[in-house]
Amino acid sequence: MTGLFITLEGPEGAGKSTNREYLAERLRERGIEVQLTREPGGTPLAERIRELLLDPSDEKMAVDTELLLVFAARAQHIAEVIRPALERGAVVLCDRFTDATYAYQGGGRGLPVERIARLESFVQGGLRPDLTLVFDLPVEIGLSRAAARGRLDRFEQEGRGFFEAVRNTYLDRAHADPARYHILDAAQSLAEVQRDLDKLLPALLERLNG
Ligand code: T5A
Repeated sequence: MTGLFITLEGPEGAGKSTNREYLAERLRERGIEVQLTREPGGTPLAERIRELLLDPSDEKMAVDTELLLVFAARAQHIAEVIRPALERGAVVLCDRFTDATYAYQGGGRGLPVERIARLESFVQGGLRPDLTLVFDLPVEIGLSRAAARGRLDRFEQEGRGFFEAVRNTYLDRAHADPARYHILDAAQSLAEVQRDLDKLLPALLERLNG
């Protein structure tokens, strides 16, 4: 595959969606095809699974149900959107991917890492992001940004300990593989975060052309 697979990760309200748009603009103005997408979701079927995952319903969702739904949506997304875009040579900018499963279902819910890794191999084969941008910020700042938008989804209703575990899992994974991950300080102003993204652009373009 000739494209570049970039994922944006981080806790709630870290600015992934906002900065995904920013990065896409910077790439498109250089004539690069960008496939913007997100998880859970990214295709009509996967977006329906997203609704199940985010909707706070009266029936408690079992943790393994949550895990399998996340990977069911991902299988569809990879087949219909991610692989075709990479095969066309596009840059795929994906708001959350399997690192979110390790952080939320692994760190947050406490599922064993090996169970997630088995599903990762089954669903993705050898597909892994080329680069993962981790938007890191203290939990309370992210939650207050997310809360400012109104109604909380099923995950946003979790307690502080859950989100601390999510954040720590992201940071542990990033520190364990500095070649793939780049941590950004998302507590800064938006202008400062975007200045940091601008600094990353030359290296990104080099990887795309190289
Ligand atoms: N999930 C997902 C799993 O449990 N397992 C998985 O495998 C996957 C893939 C998805 C949920 O699903 C879970 C994790 C999630 O809980 P989501 O809506 O995609 O939900 O994820 P959220 O993190 O909830 O998305 P948010 O929209 O809350 O966060 P973003 O995208 O990081 O933040 P953004 O860009 O929307 O910004 C939030 C607000 O903050 C402002 C923005 O203007 C916006 O109002 N903002 C800033 N304000 C000040 N300074 C800055 N630097 C700012 N950056 C953004």
